[in-house]
Order: sequence, then structure tokens, then C-alpha cells
Amino acid sequence: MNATAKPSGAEKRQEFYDRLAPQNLAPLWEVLRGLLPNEPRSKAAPHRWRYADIRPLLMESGHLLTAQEAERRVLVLENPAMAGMSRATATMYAGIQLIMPGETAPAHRHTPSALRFMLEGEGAFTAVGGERTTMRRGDFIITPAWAWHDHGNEGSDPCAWLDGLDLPLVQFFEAGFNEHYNDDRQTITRPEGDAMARFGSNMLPLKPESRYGQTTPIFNYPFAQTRAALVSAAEGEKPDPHEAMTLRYSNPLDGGWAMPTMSAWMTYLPAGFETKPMRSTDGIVMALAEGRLSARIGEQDFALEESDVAVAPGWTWRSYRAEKDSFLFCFSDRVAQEKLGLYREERGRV
Ligand code: GTQ
Repeated sequence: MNATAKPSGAEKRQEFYDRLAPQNLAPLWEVLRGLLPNEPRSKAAPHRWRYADIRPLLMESGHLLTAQEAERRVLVLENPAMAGMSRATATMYAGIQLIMPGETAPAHRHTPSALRFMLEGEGAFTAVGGERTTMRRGDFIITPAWAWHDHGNEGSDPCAWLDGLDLPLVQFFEAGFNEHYNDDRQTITRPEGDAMARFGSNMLPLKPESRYGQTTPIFNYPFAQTRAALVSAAEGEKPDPHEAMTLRYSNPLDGGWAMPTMSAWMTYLPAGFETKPMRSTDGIVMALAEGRLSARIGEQDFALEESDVAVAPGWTWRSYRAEKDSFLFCFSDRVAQEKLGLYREERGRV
């Protein structure tokens, strides 16, 4: 550059920006496009974790440290585009938790909400707010925000499940609290099945109130019930071209989603059924409960076997083809987006 030349427009601007920075100021016009993209561009990548790949490592961790030592013995499912952030999608944490026979994952509570989708083993229980529930394969189990919870395995097999938590959301709000119980296991005050009897039998107490605030009072939605409902519902109506036969887990007190920050649902795709592409603003974590299917997420095809987990980032086209009768468990931040007026979806032409 010629020393006598007038500064160019760009140089003048840069000189101006350099004086803004020390005052903790920045020019919006340089970042506006990134702040307001015309449509969402998820930082998360489509991905699939094969349970067959996870399982040997999970079992190895079972001999490396106790559930007691670990507090929670979990292999975190990290989105490959967000390594080190403990995120499966932009807003959802996912992990695979293992409890060996005889072990207890000690009681604690936290403001992040958790859900469990049971994958393997018999004899595990979760205790929530003074009541226990037995965890069976395919069950959807809820740990409401701020409810004491401990997990145990009284069977003879290792037990493993998918954990889903709203941790990234809570971190974003910087609103997380955590507390340890004064014992490994919490005091049990009600018999197993109490919540189901009161709230899950198409009947309600005269003054219905959830023990868990905005979260459903039912904390185990057994796969046997969910599966039967989906199969019967599919007999009465042709599966939807985009959503196949989908039912969501609901709060019986208001018919809304079961949890305040995470939505969960299950999709049944009869063998041979193929969905049309759709996309939505929520990034979805899915686990195949039963069957075999091929998931197309963005430009990638993933074969899903039982207990495999996959991620469809927000605003990314997804479609499925069932090789066998398939039951796909899904969760996302959809309910939070709906409450905030952000949720959108788009369906490809039929
Ligand atoms: O079971 O309470 O995967 O607190 C991560 C954090 C599970 C649990 C996780 C947790 C838990």
C-alpha cells in the first residue's frame, strides 16, 4: 500500500471496528447474516450409533469402575459435529447408561429433566419421588425435573438404557441445580404401580395434580401398552404418508406432552412402509425399539437395527423405510419450541 494513499472504505471501517472492540461494542452489520439466516442451518450432523459397536465398550466400562464411583456410568453419545459438548443434537443430551447386577446409581436430583428408553436386561428399577418402577425393554421412563432418583439392578444381567436429558437447554439458560441425597437409595413411600393406578388407567383422582409439577405423574409408559396401541391404531387407519403411525407420550392431566422441555413419541412402520420426506425445526434423537429400518437423514442413509440410536438434526429432511415391522422411539425439544412459538415443520409432496 502506498503510504500517501487514502484509506479505503474497508480500512476505514476496520479502523472504526478496532476502536469499538475495547469498549465491548461490535457492528451488527458484520454479523447480521449469521444471526438471522433465512432458515435454520443446524450445527449438528446426521449420525447413527450401532448398539453392536457401543455394547462391548459399555460392558468394558462396567469393569472399569462401579456405578457408585461413576455416580452415573454412561457413555455419552456425542454428535460428531459437536465433539466435547455432550450433545446429540443442538439442545438434547443423550447417553447409554449401564448398571451391573447388584449395583446402585446413587440418589440425586437436578433441575434438568431426564428420560430413559430401556434397551437391555431385566431386573433394573428406577425410583422416582418415593416410588419404584421396573424397567423393561422398550419402556419409556421419566425422571421429572428436581425429583429424587436412583437406579438399581436386582437382576443377574447387565441393564442398559438410553438416557435423554435437556442439559444443553438448561445450560443455555444457566438455570441448572443439582443435589445429592443423604443415602444411596431414597426412601420408598408408595407401592410400585401407584402412579399408574391413579393416573394411567383412564381415570383420575377427583383433584388431579401431578406430583411432579409440569411433568406427567406417570413415570413409566410400558412398551407392551405403547406397542399394542400403535398396532391397533394402524388397523383402524392407514398410516400417515409422512409420519406413519405415530402416537405421542402424553400427560393425562392436560393431554399435553409428558414433559415440559422434551417431547417423546413412538412411530410404528409396518414392514415395507416407506414415509415421504419431512423436516421440522427440532433435532430428533431416535432409537429403534423393534424391527429393522432404513433412515434417510439429509443426504445419508442409515440402516437401523434394534437398539441403534440415530440423530436427525433440526430442519433436515428425514424419511424411513421399514424392512420389518418397526417401532421407532423418538425424542426432541419440540414441546419447548412449541411453547416458545418457534416450532415449524414442512412435508415433502406426497
Ligand atoms: O441418570 O441421573 O446420562 O444425572 C446424565 C446425567 C444420566 C441420571 C445421565 C444424569 C443421569
